[in-house]
Amino acid sequence: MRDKYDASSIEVIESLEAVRKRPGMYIGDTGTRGLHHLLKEIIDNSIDEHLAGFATVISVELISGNVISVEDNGRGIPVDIHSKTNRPAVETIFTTLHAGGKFGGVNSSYKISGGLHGVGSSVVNALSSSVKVIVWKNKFEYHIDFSHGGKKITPLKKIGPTLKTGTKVTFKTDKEIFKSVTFNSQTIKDLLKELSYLNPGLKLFFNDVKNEEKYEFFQPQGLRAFVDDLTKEQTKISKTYAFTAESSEMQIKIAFIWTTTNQENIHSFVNNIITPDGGSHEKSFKFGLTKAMNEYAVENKLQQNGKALEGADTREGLFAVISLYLMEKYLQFEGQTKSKLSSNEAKAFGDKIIYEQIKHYLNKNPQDAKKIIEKAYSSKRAKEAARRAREVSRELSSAKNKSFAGKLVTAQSRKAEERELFIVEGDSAGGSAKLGRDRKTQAILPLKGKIVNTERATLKTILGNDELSMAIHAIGGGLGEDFNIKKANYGKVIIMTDADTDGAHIQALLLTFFYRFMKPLVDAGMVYIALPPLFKVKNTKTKKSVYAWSISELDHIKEKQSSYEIQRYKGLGEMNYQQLWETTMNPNTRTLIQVSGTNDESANKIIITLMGQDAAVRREWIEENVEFSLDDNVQDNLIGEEHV
Ligand code: 28F
Repeated sequence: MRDKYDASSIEVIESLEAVRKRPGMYIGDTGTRGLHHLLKEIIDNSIDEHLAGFATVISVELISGNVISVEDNGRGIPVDIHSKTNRPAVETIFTTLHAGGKFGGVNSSYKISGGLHGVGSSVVNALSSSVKVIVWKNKFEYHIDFSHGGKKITPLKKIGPTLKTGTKVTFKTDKEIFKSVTFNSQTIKDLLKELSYLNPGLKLFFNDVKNEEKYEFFQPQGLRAFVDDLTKEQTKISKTYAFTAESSEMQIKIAFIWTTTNQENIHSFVNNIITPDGGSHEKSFKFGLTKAMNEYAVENKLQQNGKALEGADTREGLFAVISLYLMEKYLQFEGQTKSKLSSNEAKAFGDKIIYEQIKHYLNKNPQDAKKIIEKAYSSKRAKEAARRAREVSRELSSAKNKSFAGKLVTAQSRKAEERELFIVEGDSAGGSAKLGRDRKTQAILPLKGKIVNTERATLKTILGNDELSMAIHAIGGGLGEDFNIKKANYGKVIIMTDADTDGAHIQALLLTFFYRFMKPLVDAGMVYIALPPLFKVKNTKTKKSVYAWSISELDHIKEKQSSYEIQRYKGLGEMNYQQLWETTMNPNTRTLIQVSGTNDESANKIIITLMGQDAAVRREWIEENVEFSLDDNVQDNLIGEEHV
């Protein structure tokens, strides 16, 4: 029997020789990736034994740079004589190339398919300079060793009695095949960690002998823990959702959560192998999510502007892990790297099941659902605004500059950083500002007409709006993504309006515009709101005047004086130019509010509230808050006016 070269053994040698001739066909490449693929093949066999319901522990030991072992406590590879080859099953498994054994499809089996594990072992054998297999089975320990790419076969030996069961494979990667034969500890740790999330209930150990380090990977919470770990550093806006759904032919596990970030983050796997380019299972998830969220939005009156959400909107801030187990007969991949699943069966299964599950979660968790849908709409609006900004910006660079002569009064200074642009509500206030200003540093742009709401306006309206066009040209840094802060003509842009609700509305419109179209300006803290006083208190004896910005301040002044006249300012126009300079424009005496761009979330929310379609809500909001980033004192000032 020993070393008898019959037809089947020649075939064996030839087929393993084929693997050595074209290793790329079987393991992708002969670099580090391919090298670690060998390890993955062996571990996958242990995982299959786990999925079959047997192995609960897998131990990996990195013995030296290129010698590594994997052990499981499954049933042990069968050792009985295989009828076709007339050799022990374990020997056949390590020396016979699996039919159609191609990269990506080699070791794929879902537990229900059964009996397919072990298929990658022969590839590992072919590309190793030595392989030692130990099997504990039927109360005995068995050894079988291979070397030089599976060529030299020593027969299976029954070593002695044991009570344990399982399989241990130790292999040494071949220097003739691989560019570098040494394993990377971190890559192994990452792999084992990932596998522990995908296989809750499986314990994975790693003994890094060289570095004298030991690790244990065990994630009984599975994908839920995966998603929670991925989002450790994120601010969450929903709970973590996780479910498993199964048919007789496949199983899908999904966990997901929404965070405040604006990226989407989806990891998908098929039979424990990552699918970097997604495919059928990811498509099903995206389809189900979009459908469920749109339906829920309509059913619960959460739709905004009567518009449906696009897929990408629903996934902003989403972290998801999808793990599909599929029978080998349904495994089909797309593309050169086989990194994208293309299985009609998986798509059909997923489309139905995933949608139902997500819809169920939304219905069960209305508070989360509301937040998620609002976030999706905010993403939709931001995208639309960005698109409009790009269009406006393109249009702007091609269009001839309109003439705004006579409207903008420029400042004399040659240093942009010391120049200030006052955007002033109304022509009469604009006139006073022109007279009162510091000509060297202060430029005045009076706003006469209406400003369009840039949150809803079309490109045509934005461009056709003289007020905004003038502001864009005056500032001079461009718009949207092309906005260049270095080209800005001013170090400060100051919005100066009346201290009433109309003034607040103009502020909100301008701030929305700056936030959406010149965000770097806001982020750099270059946008300000001027605060005119609310009262003038004139001492009738001394004829001296003082100003008050709030009612409490007014009371304070009144206490100190015996005869006085109070003038309440309703608008900037009620001040003469000297008063305007003294109270609102003079850098030494004025009060400015710096608009902060640091909190995008809240800025976004304010914009939504203000610029959404509901005029009543908007007015109410303005009346309550008056404008962005006010501290209490300032609110007091502005709201105070309403109560006098
Ligand atoms: C360290 C690597 O390869 N573990 C494995 C098993 C268990 C069975 C098996 C493997 C039988 C007919 C193929 C045992 N008892 N670890 C491993 N554990 N392969 S590989 O069977 C292989 C099939 O052809 C096993 C009953 N059924 C299956």
